[in-house]
Amino acid sequence: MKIKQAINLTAISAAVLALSFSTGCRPETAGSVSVGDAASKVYVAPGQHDEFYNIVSGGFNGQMSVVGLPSGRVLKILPVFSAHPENGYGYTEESKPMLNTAHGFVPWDDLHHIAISTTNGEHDARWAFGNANNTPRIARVDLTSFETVEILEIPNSAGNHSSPFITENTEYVVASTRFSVPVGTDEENDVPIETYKENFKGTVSFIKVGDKGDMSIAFQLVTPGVNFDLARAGKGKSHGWFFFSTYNTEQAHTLLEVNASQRDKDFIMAVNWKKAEEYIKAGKGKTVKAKYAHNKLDHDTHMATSTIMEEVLQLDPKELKDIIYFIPCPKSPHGTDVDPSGEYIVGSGKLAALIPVFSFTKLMEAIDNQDFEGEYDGFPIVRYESALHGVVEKPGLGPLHTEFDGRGNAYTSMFVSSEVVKWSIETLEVLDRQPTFYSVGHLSIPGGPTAKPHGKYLVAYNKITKDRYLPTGPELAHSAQLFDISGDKMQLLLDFPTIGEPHYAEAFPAHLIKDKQVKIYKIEDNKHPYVTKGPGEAKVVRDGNKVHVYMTSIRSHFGPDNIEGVKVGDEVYFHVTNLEQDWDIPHGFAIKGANTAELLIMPGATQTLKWTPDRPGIFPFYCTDFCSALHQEMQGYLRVSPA
Ligand code: CUK
Ligand code: CUA
Repeated sequence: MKIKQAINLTAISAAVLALSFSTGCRPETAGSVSVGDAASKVYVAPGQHDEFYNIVSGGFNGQMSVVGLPSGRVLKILPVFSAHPENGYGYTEESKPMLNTAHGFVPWDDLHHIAISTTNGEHDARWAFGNANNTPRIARVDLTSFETVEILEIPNSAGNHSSPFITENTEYVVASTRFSVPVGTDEENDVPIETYKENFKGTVSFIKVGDKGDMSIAFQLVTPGVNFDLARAGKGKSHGWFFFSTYNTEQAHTLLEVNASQRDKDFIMAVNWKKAEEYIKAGKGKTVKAKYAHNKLDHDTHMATSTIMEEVLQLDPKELKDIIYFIPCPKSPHGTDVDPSGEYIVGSGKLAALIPVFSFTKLMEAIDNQDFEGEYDGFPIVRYESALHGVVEKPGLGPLHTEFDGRGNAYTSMFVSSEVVKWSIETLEVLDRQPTFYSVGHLSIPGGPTAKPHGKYLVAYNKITKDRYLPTGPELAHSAQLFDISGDKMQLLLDFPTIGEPHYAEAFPAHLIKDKQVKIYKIEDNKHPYVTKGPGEAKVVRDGNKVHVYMTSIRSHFGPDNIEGVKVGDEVYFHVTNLEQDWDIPHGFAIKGANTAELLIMPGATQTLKWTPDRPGIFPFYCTDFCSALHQEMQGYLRVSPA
């Protein structure tokens, strides 16, 4: 029975995919949108700017990309969890600590979700947060410099998928674990896997975000050993609550059982985080040992530091009877999304053929009346019918994620039937459906998860590309599709390839940040310990076997550009300061044979490349970024002599 269900699903998806690829069934609209009309809607004339920034997750490339909408133009690849040779992120001495963890240096991860900071439920676009799935971390990107400025590791977590989701005023970012795991010390965690039911727990970390954006784990809830998938904070009337989708509520520890989804319903876990705060204030938290890294980029030196934290505050689940409630939700819910008013909570059971929509008002009534249908691991289960606003019937197959347009409509991605389905939140009627090419995952509407969506465009981020672009061997670019959603019917406007595998993306109006961008760093404010503030100060200083080169770069020369006295086995540190004070004039630096990436130094900043020469000889170095007519002359020689 279990296996049969699993096979059926595979059969369905295979059949549906096969269907969409056979030309006979190719929907009419696929290649035949009124091209001129669509083209003019996405056309951003040369020299003009896009209307929205779209910050897009890179999935297994570990980065974010910055895309303009409606053009679909890629503006930047923004390194977050993966080393990025293009600008030396994860290679320079300044940036390496950003990728430090309790496991050491981890220069890769899998980034799925973006959260843009909000005030009163609306994007303020001060920061973008992203999650690392594999070695659990949350990153914060400063949207005035488009730089990763902070990374916080999450202890007692494995598979940090259900994150980062933020509360209405960016009070908290949450991070909940996909894999339940034992949550003791390393020694205590060495338990047989088959003791899952006793020993494995879920955790939800509430990360406080300070006024300047700085993150710290305020407290961690320990929950039953389910798998958390996704989450959304309440807003408006549901402010103070958080909703998490769960699967594997049977708490199985082998994949076959999990995939079989024995249960007809899993749960949405509703958390009253205001109550949890009260418990913490009342001193009910318990400090436990936990090792995790907290990495920050210093504003004045532009150097990252990594601190290993030793403990975390947890709330004992036995005490939490009135902050955690489980709401039954059919068939492995994936997304759980909250509408702009905060009243409706949409569950998306991946294996369900309907979409349940819960009402926050009804949920509160059910809780007040103790209208429960039993307990799950000691926590009340709210009666399904009591919390339900209604269901969207026959929406399609494989609902995953829902976004909102602010005009009373919801848009749900259907992975298996490969379409976007528009429906009315009030009447729950399906209003429109358009195919996607192919197998859509997340959707992104500018402002879509906020209290004030800008319901003009929708981007579908698709999982499978097949024939959409010129083929590039076995590996194909992932595909995004832009729809105009301003009318009754969605209109496909544009396909554009993405960087990495996009999962979630958030978009916001460009005017929020475009005039706030950092253009240069002021050289007089540069507090880097190895800064060189003028060409006259350039020097080479030996300290034992360490050689510090205080180097300047300015159009179009390095100082010094001839270096002697270095020996085989020395550790050479090139601290290169870019003396330019002009926007868009970075300089690069690379030296022959160095087993690292280049430096790409922004105006007024200092970056350091470490090199251990392996043989005597002459080693040329040069600027890698075409900076002036004399860029090619921006070069030098370093002589290495035997030890
Ligand atoms: S998940 Cu990717 S399609 Cu990791 Cu948000 Cu649903
Ligand atoms: Cu400096 Cu090219």
